[in-house]
Amino acid sequence: MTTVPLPDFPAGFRWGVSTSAYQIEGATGVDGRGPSIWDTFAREPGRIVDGSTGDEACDHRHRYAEDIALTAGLGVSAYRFSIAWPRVQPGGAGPANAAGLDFYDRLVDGLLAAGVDPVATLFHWDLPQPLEDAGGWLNRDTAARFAEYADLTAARLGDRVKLWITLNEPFIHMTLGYGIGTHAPGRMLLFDSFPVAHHQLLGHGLAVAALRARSTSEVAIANNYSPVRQVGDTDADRVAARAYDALHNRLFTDPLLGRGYPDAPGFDPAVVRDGDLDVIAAPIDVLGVNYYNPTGIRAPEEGSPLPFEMVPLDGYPRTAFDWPVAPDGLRELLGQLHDRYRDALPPIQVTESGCAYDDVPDADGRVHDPERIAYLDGHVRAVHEAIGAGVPVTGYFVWSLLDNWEWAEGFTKRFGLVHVDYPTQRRTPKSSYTWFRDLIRR
Ligand code: GBH
Repeated sequence: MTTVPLPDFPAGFRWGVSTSAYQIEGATGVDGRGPSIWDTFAREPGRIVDGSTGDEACDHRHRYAEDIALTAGLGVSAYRFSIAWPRVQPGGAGPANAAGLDFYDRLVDGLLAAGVDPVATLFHWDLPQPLEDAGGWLNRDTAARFAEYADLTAARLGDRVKLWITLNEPFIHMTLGYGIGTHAPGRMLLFDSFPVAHHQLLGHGLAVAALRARSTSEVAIANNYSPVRQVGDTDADRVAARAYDALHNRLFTDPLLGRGYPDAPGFDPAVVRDGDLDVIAAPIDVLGVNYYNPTGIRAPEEGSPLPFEMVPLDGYPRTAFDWPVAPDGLRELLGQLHDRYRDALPPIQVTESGCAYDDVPDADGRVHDPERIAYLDGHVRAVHEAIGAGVPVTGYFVWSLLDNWEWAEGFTKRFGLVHVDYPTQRRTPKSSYTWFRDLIRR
């Protein structure tokens, strides 16, 4: 890690931490919550590496007051959480379940009382199971259902949530959930999953309108981006890199920012109806950017079902997930977004940035995670450089406040600034927590 002091950030820069409902809440049976696709998926043998589910997770539904205190103790100005659709509409449709919304009402009030802006994501992958039974995001009607849920939620919380995020990483949800099936709902449609892209984006656009009608707060979407590193120098490598870039970095951004769909693998114009692109391009106030690592791409082998091949990138340290630690990728990505969209680009907030390491308490119960400090230090500097080069970045959220239930990896990957001992649910701030607090305090 560099010892050069961290640079100053513009006044009003939003520092935050992020979480999501199914990964931390637990208490899946309380308040009349209905089943989600992740409850179903996690119960299927072999889906989750350690056989766990999110039934208990971090028990945040009951321990939220302690978690608010941990958040406030960091001195962050914002906390990004997600609202579980199955708590608000247990069956995925119909009137709001007041008991489900009561929890978020208390959470939001608790955050405000602690001086922390509530930033609420409406969909972080936990679709109500009854909607999946009707086709999930392959079904166009799910977009309308999502807007209805957004309306019900904003009717209750719209006066206090400071920033709405409609969808979390629709690209990852499409590819892992419907393309290759390593996430819920576990479908393997490869490029036949394009309707999932379009219906999520349509749902986003309809939800933006619903939120605007109920709330004067800012509205965003959180996309996952990964700058593409072309490996190899043939024309075929170039074509492959361009195809992957269109799929990962443009399919969910070009139409949002008014450019229509790019020529990405799987794109099917037959799914797009008249007027849809206008709905999708509804102005947003902030573009949420979730960044973890760049992707190496080269031309596929003969006979491959994919028009590209992913290759590990050499020369970077790796996290416990084996993802490369590449802060230069964040700098590159922010520059690319700026160059690509120019005047159409709203202010960016990095809504997720973080890493997994095998953090274990020492004999004194302390958790030292110097690798995470180095990771965050590098990524914070990358953001600062991008701002210096004129990219409008107005916030940075660490993934995650707490170690939590990491989807198909269950409890085996720890991303938190705070260590969680799952058997006791004891929370222990790691050294990265202190580091982040001191960074914000300066
Ligand atoms: C996010 O997804 C989620 O929003 C969040 O819920 C999750 O807990 C968090 O990140 C950590 O995973 O270099 O080929 O190995 C991140 C999606 C997909 C990003 C896989 C990194 C690495 C691919 N991730 N990707 S590779």
